[in-house]
Amino acid sequence: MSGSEDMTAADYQDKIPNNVGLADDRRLQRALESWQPGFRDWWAEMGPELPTEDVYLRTAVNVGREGWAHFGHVPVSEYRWGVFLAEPRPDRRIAFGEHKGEPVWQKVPGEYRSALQRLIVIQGDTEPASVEQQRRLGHTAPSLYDLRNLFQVNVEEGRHLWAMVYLLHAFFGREGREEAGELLRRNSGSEDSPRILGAFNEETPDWLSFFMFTYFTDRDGKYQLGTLKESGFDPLSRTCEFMLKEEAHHMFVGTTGIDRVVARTARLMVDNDTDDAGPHGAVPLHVIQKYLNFHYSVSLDLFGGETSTNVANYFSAGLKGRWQEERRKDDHRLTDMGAYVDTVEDGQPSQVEVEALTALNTDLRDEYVTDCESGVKRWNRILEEAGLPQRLALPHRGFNRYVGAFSGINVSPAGEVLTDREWDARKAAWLPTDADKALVASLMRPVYEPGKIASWLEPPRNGINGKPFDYEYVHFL
Ligand code: BYC
Repeated sequence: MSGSEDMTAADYQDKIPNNVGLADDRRLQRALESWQPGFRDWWAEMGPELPTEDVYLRTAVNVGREGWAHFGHVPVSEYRWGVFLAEPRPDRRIAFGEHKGEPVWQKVPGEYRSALQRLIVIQGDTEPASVEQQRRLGHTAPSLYDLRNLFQVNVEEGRHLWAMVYLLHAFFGREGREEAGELLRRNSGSEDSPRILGAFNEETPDWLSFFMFTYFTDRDGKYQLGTLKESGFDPLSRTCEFMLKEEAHHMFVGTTGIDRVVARTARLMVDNDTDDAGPHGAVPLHVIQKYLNFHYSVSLDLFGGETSTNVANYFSAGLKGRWQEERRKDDHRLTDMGAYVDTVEDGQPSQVEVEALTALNTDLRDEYVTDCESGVKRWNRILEEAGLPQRLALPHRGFNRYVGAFSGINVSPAGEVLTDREWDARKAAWLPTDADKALVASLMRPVYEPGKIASWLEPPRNGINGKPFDYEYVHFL
C-alpha cells in the first residue's frame, strides 16, 4: 500500500500497522499487543457514542506522500490505529541547548529519563482526553460532513495516543508501561483521576465549543508538538513531526468551523436587520465572543507559568526546543540572554525582564497568540464583508487565567483589573452563562441527511478529498 517514495517500510498487515519494524522486536510487539485490548475497551466505553455503520475516514498507512492519507469508508471501531514516525533525517544533530551540535539520541539518555517521560505522559494524556470530551457530539452533528470531521479528529487523537504509548513502551521500560496504562485510566472531568491539564477536564458539550476547542486548544497542541519536534530525542521528534501533519486537519476544522458560524450569524443579522441573530436560528455574535473568550483563556493556561525552571531545563537538556528553533537567529543556547514576560506589580499587569531560558513558556505563548490573532482577523473580515460594524476580539491575556502571573487577579477582556466583587458582577457579560449555553444547546439538532445542514452555520466551501458536500460521508446502521 505504501507509495514508492516511502523510504521506511510500513507493515500494514500487522496487528498494529507500523513503520517502526515491530515484527522484528517481539518484546515490544507483545507489550503493545497487550496494551491494545485495553485501548479498544477504552474506545468502546469513552470514544464516540453515536452508532454508525461506517465513516469516510483518512487512515495513515505510511508516512510518505501517498501513504499517510488513505481515504475510504470504514467502521469506526475497526479503524486501524498504527504507529508511524516521520522519515529519519540522516546525520540530524541537536539544534539547541547544552548538547547543540551533537548527534541526536536514538535512546533515552539516563539523566533525562524522567523529564522526557513526563513530557511524553503530559502530551499523551491530552489525546484521549479530547476524545472523551467530544464523545457525545455525534448526537447533534449539524451535517454529515461535520460528523465525519468529528470522527476523523477523534480517530487521529486515538492514533496520537498510540504514538505516545509506543514511545513509553519502547524506551521507558516498566515505568513506561505503567504510565501507558494510566493514560487509559485517567478520564476527562473525573473527580478521582482527572486528566493532567486544566482545559482537558472542561466539557465540550456543543459544536460551537467543538469548533472553538479545535481552533484554540488543538492549536496549543500544534505549538507544543512543534517544540517536541525539535527534541534531541529523535524518536520523539519523528513521532511529533508526523503527528503535526494530521494536526493540520484539526486546525482546519476549527478555523473553517468558526468561519461558517460567523458567516451564518452575519448573514442573518443583515437579512433581518438586527443585532441579535438568536431568534433567527443562529448563534448571537456576543455569544460567539463569549465562547471565544473562554476557549482562548483556558488554552493560554496550557502553556504553563510565564517563567518556568522546568522549561529552562528541558531546553538546556535538548529535550524541548522553541517553535521553529532552527530558523531562529541566535546562539540557540540562550545562556546570556534576557526576555520580557508578563507579571503583576502592585496589583497591575506589567512586564519584567528575566533570563531568556526561564521565559520559554512565554516565548511559545507569544507565538500562539500571534497565530490566534490571525483567526480573529479572518472572522472580522467576514463581518466586514457582510457590511457589519461589529468585530470579534481576543481578550486581554490576563482575562480568566488560572495558571501563571495573572492567576491571582481579575482582569476584564479590555485589561482592566477588577475586585472580586466587580468580577462576579460583570463576568456574565464575558463568559458563557447557563442561558447562553442553553441557547446554543437549543440550536444543536442533528442533521444527518446528505447535503442538508443545521440553521446556525453555513455549509463548507468544499467537501473532503474532492467529494461534494452532499456526499454520504457517514452510513448509519
Ligand atoms: N493545568 O513550571 P510550570 C494537545 C503545572 S495540547 C494543570 O509553568 P511547565 C492537544 C505544571 O505541570 C498540548 N497544571 O509548568 C490539543 C507544573 O507542575 P509541577 C499538550 C498545569 O512544566 C487538543 C506546575 O503547574 N502537550 O496536544 O513549564 C486535542 C508549574 O507550572 C497547567 C504539552 O503540553 C495546566 N494548564 O509547563 C488533543 C507538551 N500548566 O511540576 C491534543 C508537554 C502547568 O509543579 N508539556 N501546570 O508538578 C509541557 O511542555 C509542560 O508540562 C507544560 C507546563 C507546557 C504543560
